[in-house]
Amino acid sequence: MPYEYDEENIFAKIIRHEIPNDTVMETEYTLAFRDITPQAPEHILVIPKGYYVNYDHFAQEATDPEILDFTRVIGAITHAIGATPGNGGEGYRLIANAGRNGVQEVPHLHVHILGGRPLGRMLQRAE
Ligand code: DGP
Repeated sequence: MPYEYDEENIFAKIIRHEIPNDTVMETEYTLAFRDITPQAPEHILVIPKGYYVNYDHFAQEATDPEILDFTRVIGAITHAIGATPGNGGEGYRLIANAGRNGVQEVPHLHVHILGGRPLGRMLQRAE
């Protein structure tokens, strides 16, 4: 079944410069900006500029240059915020929510980069 993409979602509007954002890094294929409701001292969202609804859509249909660039930007930001454990940083977490079970609010692929404080265990068991 083909992926359905809502071109009026908030991140599509950010890509089209219809609403502002606090840009951290921008390349030909990728945009990174600060989350509007940060959950940690560092909370950055990385999105492809192409219209992909979630990670599996991106993995199946994005071009190799898009995938390479997206991955490189995520890595560059972990360095830029000083979080890389191999280089003296204290670490970070990447999250990509998808669909109903993943509790994805904005239907455009985004990877959350979280850092700047201990983040606790990955998941709380639901009661
Ligand atoms: P998710 O649940 O993974 O879909 O997270 C969506 C995130 O997007 C959430 O942490 C809040 C953030 N967000 C929603 N609207 C905006 C916006 O207009 N600007 C920015 N910078 N972030 C937004």
